Amino acid sequence: MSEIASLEERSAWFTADRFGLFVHWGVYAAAARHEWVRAREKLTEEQYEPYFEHFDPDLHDPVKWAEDAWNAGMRYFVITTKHHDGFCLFDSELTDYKAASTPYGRDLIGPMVEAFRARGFKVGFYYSLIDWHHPEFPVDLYHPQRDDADYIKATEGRDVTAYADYLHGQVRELLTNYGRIDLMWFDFSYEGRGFNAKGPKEWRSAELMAMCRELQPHILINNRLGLGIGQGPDTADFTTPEQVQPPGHENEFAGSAVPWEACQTLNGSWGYDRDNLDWKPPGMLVRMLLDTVSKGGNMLLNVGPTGRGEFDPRARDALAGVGEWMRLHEPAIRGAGRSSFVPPADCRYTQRGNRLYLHILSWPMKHLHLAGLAGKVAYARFLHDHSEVKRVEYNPANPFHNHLKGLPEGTLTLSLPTVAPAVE
Ligand code: JFZ
Repeated sequence: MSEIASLEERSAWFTADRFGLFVHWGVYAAAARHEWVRAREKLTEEQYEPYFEHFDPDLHDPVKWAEDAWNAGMRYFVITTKHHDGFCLFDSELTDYKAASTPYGRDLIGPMVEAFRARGFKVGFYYSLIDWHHPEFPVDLYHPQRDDADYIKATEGRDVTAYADYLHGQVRELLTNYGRIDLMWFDFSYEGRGFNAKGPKEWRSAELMAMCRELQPHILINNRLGLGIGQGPDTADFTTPEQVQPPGHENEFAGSAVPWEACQTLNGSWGYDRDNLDWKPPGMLVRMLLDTVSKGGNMLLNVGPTGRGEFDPRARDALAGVGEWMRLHEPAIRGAGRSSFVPPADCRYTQRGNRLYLHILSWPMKHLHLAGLAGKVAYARFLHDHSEVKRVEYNPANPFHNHLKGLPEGTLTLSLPTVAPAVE
């Protein structure tokens, strides 16, 4: 086995980048009502088939995707090579349930990897452990036919070992045929949850992880194989809280000092969901990003492209909005992380080296009191225009300063303009 570098070395790019693009794309984009549509609506293979038969993303241009993501400030890319429905975007030799067998007729992963690499992105593969299409995948509580007694009876003899061989074979293809791959994102394990529950035993996770590290020794692997976390190459390298802003530094909850990544949607769905109007405004996405970095994490923000292979205009607008903020505030995000200083209410700190960035989520009236910073700040300015921010020097002889007397020792008080700069 090749030599595996320490987690700290392997994850240095990941924790510096801080912001990545997640893409959920498959034939469910044609249904346009969530990537779980087949399970939610209990669709049979036959009812789901039209989305495969008509899959033809004629406008797909990964160079454009990479451009939009780069301008949003993202620096790594994770693509669903296969989701729970079993459909593969890559040209696997182990199945015909793939883009190359649709009217589109060719591999989608190669061109994406190439475009994103060329633009400067790190590249990661999402791969679903769950597979509702494979003939040997035993029906379980998530399966579309979970309530169909006849179907369950007819499929009783399914052999999960044969399925695991297939999954291992596909991961080998992915990590062999597309050059350097920086990250593997497996999804997901549910041992102990209902009938035919699956986890590290069924996936043969330990063996799978060893193969990934053998094929791509520098790779980062997420925590959904059901193995341990952060205890060397036999365990996961990072954790993946999903659709939640962790209340504190996530490691406090994961119980292990590993990198972590909050995965977030633009409108509550991962796959293209045409009529779901729950779009987060760009300002909220920015607050989520800086909140995440202030807690030492990454944000992986998802786009669900359309059946024609484009980012929906609503998704493009969201990315552009975040990008405008990132253009002006990148130094507070890239290469930045948690600070040991404690910010005032409605504020967050991020820190990069000896630069402390104060993010004000709710604009106060004039004064902001920063605990523990008196005498420690050489100069204060806004980041978006580098204009100076004045501090209030406490003067006991000034009667207007009486109110400052009550502040704890070591407090630095800033004097802000009445109106917040319009930079969001
Ligand atoms: C999973 C997928 O099911 C989903 O479609 C998407 O790909 C997301 C990024 O990952 O979502 C999960 C996985 C596991 C749990 C919940 C959502 N879980 O164990 O509760």
